[in-house]
Amino acid sequence: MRVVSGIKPTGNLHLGNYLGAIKQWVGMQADVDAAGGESMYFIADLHGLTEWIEPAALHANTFEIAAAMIASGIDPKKSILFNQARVPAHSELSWLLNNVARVGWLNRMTQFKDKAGKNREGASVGLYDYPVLMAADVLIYSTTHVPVGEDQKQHLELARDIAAKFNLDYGVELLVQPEPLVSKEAPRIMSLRDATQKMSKSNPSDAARINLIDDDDAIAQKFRKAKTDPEPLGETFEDLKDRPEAKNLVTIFAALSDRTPQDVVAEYAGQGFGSFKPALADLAVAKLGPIRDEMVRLTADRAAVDAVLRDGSDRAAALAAPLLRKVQETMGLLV
Ligand code: AQP
Repeated sequence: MRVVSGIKPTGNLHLGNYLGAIKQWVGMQADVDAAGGESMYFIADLHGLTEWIEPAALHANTFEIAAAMIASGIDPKKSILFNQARVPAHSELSWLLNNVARVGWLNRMTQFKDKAGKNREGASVGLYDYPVLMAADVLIYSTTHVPVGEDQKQHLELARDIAAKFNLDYGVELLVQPEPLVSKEAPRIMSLRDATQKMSKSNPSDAARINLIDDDDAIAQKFRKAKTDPEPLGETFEDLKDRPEAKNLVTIFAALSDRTPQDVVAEYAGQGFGSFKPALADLAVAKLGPIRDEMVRLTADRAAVDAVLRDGSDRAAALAAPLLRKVQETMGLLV
């Protein structure tokens, strides 16, 4: 079993990234390690370039995200933690796979349509080609499983199609088709200002997300000011289906306390947000505070974080090299 997943350094990590991805990865790494498999987690700095970002911000975010991942429990002894740009095989395989992927396939990718919006002609070629780089990210390691959110499932399906077409075109069984790992426990966390949108790094409103680096006061204040309705909580989680803000806060409470949303609703049934929000703020401070403190400590020790990324990149590059060579050979590039 080889598990690979990444995260873009386009801003501060937030509660959605933590509960929806990193916490799941941390839970998985011990099992994968015990089973003799490999977990590889990378900071997708090359993907970070697909929309304009200041070089200094990209550099700082890459480093901060590495610190956040280690502070959240990604253990560099159990998982390979690295940044994508330091392993050139990702870019090299991506170019080769560009010649296998079809324009029609990329035209169907909904994330490009969402991100480019009306500015399709002005979007970067990188944004359009992003799913081929993502295919290279996983195929280069003969990955068996990719933990993905719902929104990335289409890209993983494309990676499988590219692998199948490559094998068919060249008459080989070289590229492994990875399986998606969609965790049932991984919640989708929504914006605190508009629960119809997901919590995201690029939302211009900082009040819409809890950043992992936020101090205790900021966490408490953001939950206090989170948009809600005046109704008390009902008896069941199902009752909240038309109350997105309430549903989101209960989901966050449940994920932070490792309980089911139904369990949380049952405890607070009949109570309004005047009592629920402070309890949620206390819980979030208790769970996220230690992660933040560790992030701050690691950020001050830049050399140690850099050493982890260098070591991870060397190990990843060594794993990538044989497959890249075989792909080049298969395509007639090595003489
Ligand atoms: N709100 C969320 N709820 C649950 N999971 C989430 N993830 C992101 N937002 C939420 C998961 O975090 C992992 C890494 O995501 P990413 O940084 O590679 O890209 P993203 O999904 O595009 O994240 P953002 O924060 O929304 O970034 P921007 O604003 O730059 O696009 C993925 O597993 C993702 O599912």
